[in-house]
Amino acid sequence: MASISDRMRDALNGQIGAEIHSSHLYLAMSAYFQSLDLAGSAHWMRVQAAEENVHVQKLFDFVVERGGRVILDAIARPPAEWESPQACFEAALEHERMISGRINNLINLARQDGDHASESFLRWFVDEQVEEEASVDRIIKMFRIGGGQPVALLMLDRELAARVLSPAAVAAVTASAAPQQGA
Ligand code: OFO
Repeated sequence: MASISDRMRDALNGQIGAEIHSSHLYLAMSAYFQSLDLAGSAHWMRVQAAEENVHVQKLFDFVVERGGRVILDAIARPPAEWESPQACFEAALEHERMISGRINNLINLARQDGDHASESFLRWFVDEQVEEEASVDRIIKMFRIGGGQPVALLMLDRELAARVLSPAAVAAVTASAAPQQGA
C-alpha cells in the first residue's frame, strides 16, 4: 500500500483539527446547559464531545497507519452562550452539516488521488454524519413541538439524559486501544 499523499495527509490533519474543535464546541454547549440546570442536555453534549474524541482518534490512527505525520493546530475558542436551548441545538446541527461537507470534500480528494484506502476509511464518517445530523434534527423537532413550554423542556431534558456512547464509537475506541499485532 502506497503512503498517503502530502495533500491528503494535510487534509486529514485539518480534519483532526476540525474534530477537536467539535469536541471543544460540544463541551462548551454542555457547560451552557449546565448553567441552565438542564442536566440531561448537558449530559447529551458531554457524550457528543466524547464521540468527537473518537473521531479524532480514528483519524489520528489512520494517518499514522498510512505513514503520515500528525500535526496538531490551535483550537478556536467556542461560544459560551446561545439564545436558547433550542438555538444551541440548531447551532449543533449547523455545525454537523459543515462537518458533513468537509467529509464529502475529503472523499472527493481521495478519488482525485485514486486513494481507495482513504475513500474506504472515510465512508465510516459519511454514515456517522447521517446519524448525527438525524439525531440532532429529531431533538430540534421535539423542541418545536414543545413550543417553549417549561414542562416540555423538562421532559425532553429527561429523555436526553439517557444518551450513551454509540456502539460504533465504542467499537472504534476498543479497536483503537488494542495493541497492533505483528505490525
Ligand atoms: Fe460530529 O462528527 Fe465528528 O465532527
